[in-house]
Amino acid sequence: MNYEVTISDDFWNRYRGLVKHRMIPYQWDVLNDAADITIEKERDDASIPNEKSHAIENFKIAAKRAQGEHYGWVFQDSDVYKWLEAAAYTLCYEWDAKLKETADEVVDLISAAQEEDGYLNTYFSIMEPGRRYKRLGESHELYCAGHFLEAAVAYHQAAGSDKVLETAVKLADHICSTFGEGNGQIRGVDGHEEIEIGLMRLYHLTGNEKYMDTASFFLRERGKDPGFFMRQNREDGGRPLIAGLDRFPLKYYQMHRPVLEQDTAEGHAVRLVYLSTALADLAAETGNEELAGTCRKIWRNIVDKRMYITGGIGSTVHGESFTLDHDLPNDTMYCETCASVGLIFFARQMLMIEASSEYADVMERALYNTVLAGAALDGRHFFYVNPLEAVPDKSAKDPGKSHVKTVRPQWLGCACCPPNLARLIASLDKYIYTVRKDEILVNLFIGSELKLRDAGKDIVIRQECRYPRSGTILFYVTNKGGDVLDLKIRIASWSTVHTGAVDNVEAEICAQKGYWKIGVPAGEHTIAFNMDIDPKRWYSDPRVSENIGKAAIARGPFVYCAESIDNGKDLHCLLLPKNAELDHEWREELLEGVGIIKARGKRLIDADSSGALYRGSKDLRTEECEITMIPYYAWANRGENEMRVWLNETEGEGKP
Ligand code: FUB
Ligand code: ZN
Repeated sequence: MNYEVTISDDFWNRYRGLVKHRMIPYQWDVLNDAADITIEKERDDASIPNEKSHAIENFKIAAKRAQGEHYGWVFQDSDVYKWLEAAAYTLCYEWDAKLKETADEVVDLISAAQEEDGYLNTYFSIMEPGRRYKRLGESHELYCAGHFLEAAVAYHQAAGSDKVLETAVKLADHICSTFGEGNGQIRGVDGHEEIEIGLMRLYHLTGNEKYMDTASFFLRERGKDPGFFMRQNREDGGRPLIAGLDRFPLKYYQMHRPVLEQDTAEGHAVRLVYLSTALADLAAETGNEELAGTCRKIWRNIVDKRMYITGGIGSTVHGESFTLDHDLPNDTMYCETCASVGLIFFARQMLMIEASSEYADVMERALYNTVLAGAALDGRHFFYVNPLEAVPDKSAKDPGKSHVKTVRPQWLGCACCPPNLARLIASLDKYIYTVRKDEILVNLFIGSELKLRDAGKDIVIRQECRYPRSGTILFYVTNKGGDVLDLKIRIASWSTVHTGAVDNVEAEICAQKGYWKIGVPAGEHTIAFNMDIDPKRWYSDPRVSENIGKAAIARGPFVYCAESIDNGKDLHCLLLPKNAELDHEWREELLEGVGIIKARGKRLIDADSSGALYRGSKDLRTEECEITMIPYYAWANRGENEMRVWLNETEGEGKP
């Protein structure tokens, strides 16, 4: 259905302005090696390339407009594609002729780097043309292709570029004829899912079912032939494209079992959520219940057992992966920014399968916490990994924590996250509402206007709010179509008290799968919705061993954390009394405007002067203190700092 959404929200417009005016130009300079910055390795690993990006130069070399060798990861092209996609979305909310000119030049360059038969990948074109598709477990050829297809769809829609679409169709046609179950075709998949998403998007744009069929082939083929990568590697015989990747277990690639038999979230977290996103898209498009069932099982396992309170996923740096149920360490975790971006993609597609608010709840959780934490408030520093507990000294000296950075780098050797975050924020208008055949869901509370004129419907929904500062949201709905509009407003899972009124008459809020369903007749109507947004304590399932005796504080969608800049060092010595009041205070001047939370707390003091590491008695006392917390997304914006989300609890009220 055709509709458009315009965002008019202070909180988000600051971010969208940041993407448009800071991230896009900055990332462009980085991709051109024109920024005077330090590129950091994402962890302590000598094999990580971090001298430069070289991403645009790689295209110039492949297009024979420059000479030289490819530099960077085999998937370096995807940085350019994600940049192009993000730039495309920004053009939709702020037209910019100069940016369009640059983007057109990028499209020209990409198209010049494309080979005659449609193949597109700078690494293989420049360095090893003979190894095309020979080592798919590592090559990321289809992963990069998927990112280009996504970018092409976005840029074609934003700027009407035919050239980008022609290049994409040529690439997709080449892939569709090369891969499949037919004679002479490669019956295999890429080690990193993404092509499936790209092909589905091209299908949605063009209506050409061939693209959906090939996406379906890739999805269903995964895990059917577990020996595929190993066989390919043996036949290829050459040096690995990514050292050590072939030692990861099949689960890393979601290859341990046919996809439709998978019911837990396994392996590399970004891969898993990209896989699930495409699977859910295909399920919604075809109405296939078996596919939808698999999506639900994977979703359940993530959300019920393997997701952090911040919406982060991936419990270990080893393979950037999930581990096991309830294994959620706060200080060695991975919680890659891209994984939460992907989780949001997955949630959005699940809403096309069914109108259940839990998908939007998770979307909001990941967005307002891990995703936002992925960028500094200046839009030019980025986290790849998002800890829930960090101590600078430990990150510096413990090799097991080299991935847990406490200052956001300017750029990373593997730069998947910064442009991923940019493309998500720039396309946020696509997440606020879900327009289903017979209903409209309000998923996110973001000041905005939705205009829908299609299939006999003529609807405008204006959402006004100061969320997340306040939990009061107003909707002005104009329904000019003849039919009653089924509008469903999400009742956020964090709100315990909510009230509503329709045309100033108090209404009973009947929840339907977590949404307040309102039949809006023709005419103009006002709907008011109030959710309590008071700070609350949250606790973990006791099977999460790390969080026993600890509480996390959240206000609305924002998870809070304590930083040493406000609370002194050794945050593990802070004790939050179980009944201490949690006072919220808006601070306009702090961190671009944040609500801080204060509580009367205690600090453990060592009363044993011996300094002995182990003692026969527990000689500790406590002193009163004030605990100050800020929203998690804003941490690490005031210099290097200790940080902690889960605070130790103690009895009492904390009153002096
Ligand atoms: O492999 C390509 C990207 O690099 C993945 O999505 C990220 O997790 C990082 O490993
Ligand atoms: Zn990433």
